Amino acid sequence: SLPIDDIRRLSDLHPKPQGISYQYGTAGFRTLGKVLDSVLFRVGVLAALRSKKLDGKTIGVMVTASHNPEPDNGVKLVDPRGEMLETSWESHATVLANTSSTDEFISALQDFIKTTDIDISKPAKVVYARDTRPSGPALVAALEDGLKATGAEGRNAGVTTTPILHYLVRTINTKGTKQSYGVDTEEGYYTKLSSAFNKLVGRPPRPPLVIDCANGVGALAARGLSRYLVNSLPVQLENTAIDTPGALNNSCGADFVKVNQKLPPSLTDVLHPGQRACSLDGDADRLIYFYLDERSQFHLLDGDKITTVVASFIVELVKAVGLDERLKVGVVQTAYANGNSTKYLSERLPVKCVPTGVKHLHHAAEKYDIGVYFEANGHGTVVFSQPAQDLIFSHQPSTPTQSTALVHLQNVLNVINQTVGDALSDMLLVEAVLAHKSYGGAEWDSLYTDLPNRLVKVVVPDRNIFKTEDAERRLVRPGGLQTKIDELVNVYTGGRSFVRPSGTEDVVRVYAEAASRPQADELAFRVAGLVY
Ligand code: 16G
Ligand code: ZN
Repeated sequence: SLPIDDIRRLSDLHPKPQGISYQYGTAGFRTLGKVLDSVLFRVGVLAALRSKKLDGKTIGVMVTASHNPEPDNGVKLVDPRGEMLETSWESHATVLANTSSTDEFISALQDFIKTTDIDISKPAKVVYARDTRPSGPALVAALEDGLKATGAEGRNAGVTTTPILHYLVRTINTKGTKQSYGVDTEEGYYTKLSSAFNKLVGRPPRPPLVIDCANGVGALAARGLSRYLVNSLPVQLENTAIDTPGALNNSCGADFVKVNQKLPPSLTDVLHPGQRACSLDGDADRLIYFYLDERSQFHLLDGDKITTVVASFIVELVKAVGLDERLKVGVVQTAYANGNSTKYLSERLPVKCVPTGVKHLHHAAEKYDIGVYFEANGHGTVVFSQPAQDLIFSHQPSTPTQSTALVHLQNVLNVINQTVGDALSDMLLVEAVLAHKSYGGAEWDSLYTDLPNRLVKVVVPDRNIFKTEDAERRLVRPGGLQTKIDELVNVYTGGRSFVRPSGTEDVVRVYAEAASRPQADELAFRVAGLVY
């Protein structure tokens, strides 16, 4: 049975603050780092129970608040295959986090163990990591108390990126099996990705790539990876100040570049015209590209541009191998996808739109043989069904051309971190595609032209009154609001706009696009005016 005394003693060291209510949302628990101590302890206990429920398989715990400001922090659980925690457990996590005392916590645990039918005698294994936030070490210590309280075996993966933690979970759980996903160390991750990339892109090296590391953990991983890329992809790391207080995600990083649609000021004197650059976010699971043209004008290459170039390349490879009848490639987007990207892709491939959040995209992508998904914000990856992978590694090509294409496809598969969006893996994938197509930023950008768009956030008294349908593209509540939005949108050529409550912040987001920049801005602000 449960080691109640240990749980009680350790839980008392991590009391829940009064008057705060926590929610396991799209990205786990996320709020100010200084109020997360009790949550981390309880997540430690929950992770152990999740592992027991899954017969001792290793569960992952990541401590990060991604692209959010440095004082924020957060925590999320990773299931054994390296994917997001099963949705049904999110509400259990929320219930446990909100119990107001140790007694309440323990009794909620006991209920939960009974209703979920967890065999407490099973072993529990948890691997955990954190990003570079100053609040991280104390939160990890609270998590470790949760593991200790339940007798779980913990493995501290230290300071690393979210996607590396997901990779570790998958490799640990598939070790020694036919589904082995690689070696379960950071070095194993670097080796796996870089060796696939180096086979795709040999000498001579690519022109150097500037990487904006957001002053976060991506700087460490990019440095680790770059040691294996000296002959294929020289990189210039920028915004690597992981020890400078306040620097994380501050005027740099993928979210800054995407939202502001401009260069991080720190790169003004660094980037020269024609050169490619990319930004990672604070935990290195998002990637945004950009370049300056000859007139030093900034051009954004966001998640939609990544989808386009990656999906087209995979389609071409599958065709060149002669497997286009057997491997169907499809794309998943959200309402934030630029209208022109959706138009371009839909003319070539099946495209599905789903609600925001990786779990929705990931699950929809799994319905294809090869599913490409990216959010416009740069989070995404490619997933291959097991039969598709088996076919790609067992197929016998009948011509030398097919054979070359097949080897490329195998290496594309190996360079991709299928567990979750991964900025560094995605970066290698993009670089490989650009190399194969002899594209620079401008050629890539010219596949379609982005419709001007604007994203604004509106602070409202209660975001929970906003309910959406049709993959968040329409509001059902508050009643009547959608009709007003429709009336406004109709006034703008090529106009489109939608309103949705954020899943991570206490705000409502308004997105608008239209044929011109001023029109997109105006539409966004007028719709925001309706919401407010
Ligand atoms: C989280 C999601 C991201 C989504 C964003 C939307 C994961 C791992 N991350 O960061 O996919 O784009 O939330 O935030 O699911 P919002 O609901 O505040 O707009
Ligand atoms: Zn992130």
